[in-house]
Amino acid sequence: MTAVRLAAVDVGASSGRVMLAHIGPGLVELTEAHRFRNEPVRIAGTLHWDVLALYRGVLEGLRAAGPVAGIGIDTWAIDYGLIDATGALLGNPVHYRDGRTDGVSERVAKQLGPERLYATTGLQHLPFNTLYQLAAAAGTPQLEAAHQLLLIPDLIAYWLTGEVGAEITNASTTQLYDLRRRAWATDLMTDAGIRSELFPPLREPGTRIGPVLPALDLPGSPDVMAVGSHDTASAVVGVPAADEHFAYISCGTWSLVGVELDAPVLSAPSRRANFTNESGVDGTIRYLRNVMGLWPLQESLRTWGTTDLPALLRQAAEEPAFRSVVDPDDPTFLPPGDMPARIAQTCRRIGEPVPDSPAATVRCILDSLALAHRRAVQQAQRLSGRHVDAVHIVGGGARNDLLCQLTADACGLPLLAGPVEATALGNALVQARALGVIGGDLASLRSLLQETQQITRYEPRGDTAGWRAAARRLGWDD
Ligand code: LFR
Repeated sequence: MTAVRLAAVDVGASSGRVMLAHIGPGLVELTEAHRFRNEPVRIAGTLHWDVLALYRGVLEGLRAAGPVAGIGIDTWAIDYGLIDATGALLGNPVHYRDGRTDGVSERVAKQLGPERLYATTGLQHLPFNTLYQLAAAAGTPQLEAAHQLLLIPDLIAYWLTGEVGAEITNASTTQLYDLRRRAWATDLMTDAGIRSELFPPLREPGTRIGPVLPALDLPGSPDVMAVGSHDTASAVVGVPAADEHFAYISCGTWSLVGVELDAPVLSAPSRRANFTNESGVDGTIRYLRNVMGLWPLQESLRTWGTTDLPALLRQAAEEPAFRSVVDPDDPTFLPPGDMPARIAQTCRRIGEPVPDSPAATVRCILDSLALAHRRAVQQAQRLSGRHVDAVHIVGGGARNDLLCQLTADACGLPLLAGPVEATALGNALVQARALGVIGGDLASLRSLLQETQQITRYEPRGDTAGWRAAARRLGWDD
C-alpha cells in the first residue's frame, strides 16, 4: 500500500472535527471534512456533555469524509458514560467542570492516601479525576444500575462498532489505572468503594477495535482503530520534535506542558509539584502539568460577546508587559463564568493592578499564561532531569502569535509553533502505522511531520529579569 485515506475524529471542549488524512511515505495531508460545536448543557444544576449531538456530528463528519480505511477517535480525558446491561446509555455524561466534585477530591485523596495514589497511578491531583467523579456519584441510581463505564472516545467507538474496551492512554487519566503494572488498579477501586467490573478490558493504541456496524452504512465499511484516544496523547505524537531534548505545550482549552519520558517520575517533589505521569503511545510517559490554558480567554470572549480575537490581540500587544499577573491555575478560574470579573477580583485580592479594559485583561491573561508555561517547563526539567533546548507549541494556541512570542520570551528558549492540528495528525499517523502504510518509531513519525508541516520559529527577546520578577510576584521562585 502506498498511501491511505483515514478519518481522525478529534473532539475538544469547544468543538469537534472530523479530519480527512491522506498519509503515505513522505506524504501527510490533512483537510477538514466537518466541524461541529460542542455545547455543554446545564440541566437541573448539573453541567452535562451533549454526547448525542457530538455523536451526530461524528457521523455527519464520517459521511462527509467519504471512503476511508480507518477511523481513529480522540477526545478530552477523564469523563465517561455509563451503560446498562443492554448497552443503553444511562443519562448524559457529566462535564468535568461541574461542581459535583467540589470538596470530594480532598476527602477521598486523604482516605486513600496521596502517597499511595501517586505511587500507583502517577497522576496529578485534579479535583475532577474519574476517581473523584465516581466518589461524588456514589449511591446514585445511575451508578447502581451501571453495567459498564466507557470513557468518551470508547463510548463513541462502542456506538460505531458494538465493541467495548478502554484505550490505555485515556485509562491512565482516571486515577484508577496502575501505571507500572499497566492494568486497572483494582485494589484502589475496592478501597474507594468502586465496582471493578465496571471497567472494560484495556486496549493498546495501534490495535484494531472492529469494523463499523453495517447498519450505520458508512462509506467503505472502515475499521475503527485504537489511537491515543486521550487527545493529549495524540497531540504529543504530533509534536514535530527533532530529538528528545524538547518540552511541549499542547495548547487549547488547557495547556498541557511537559516532557516525554521512558519511565515515570514518582518522587515526592514531583507529587508536591502536581506533575502527572500519563501513559503515552509506544509505552512513553507524558510527564506534564495541566495549566489552565486558553480557557480564561475563551470565557472572557464569551462574557464580552465578541468574536474579534485578532483585534483584541493587536490591542493587547500594545499594552505594557506584565503590568498585572495572576496564577492561571487558581481554582477560581475552573468553572465556566465571568472571567474578566474573576480576574479583576483576583488582582484586587493579591495586590496586582486591576486591568481597566478588555485589552488589558487579555494582556493579563496571556502574560500570566506565558509565565505559567515558563514555570512548568522549568519544573519539568528540574524534576525529570531531562534537559530541554526547544519548546514546541501545538494546537490552537500555536496560531496565537502574541502568546507564542510571550512564551518564547518567558521560557528564554526558541519556540516552535505548529502544527495547529497536531492531535488529528497524531491520531492519523498511529492509524497509518497500524495499517502498515508507514513504519517506524515515534521519531520517524515526527520526522515525517518535520518534512510536511509548516512550523514557525519564535526566538526569545531576552527580558529574562523582567519575567523572573513577574514570577516572584506570584511567589514562584526559580
Ligand atoms: C485536554 C484534556 C487534558 C485533560 C483535560 C480534561 O483536552 O484532555 O489533557 O486533563 O482535557 O479531560
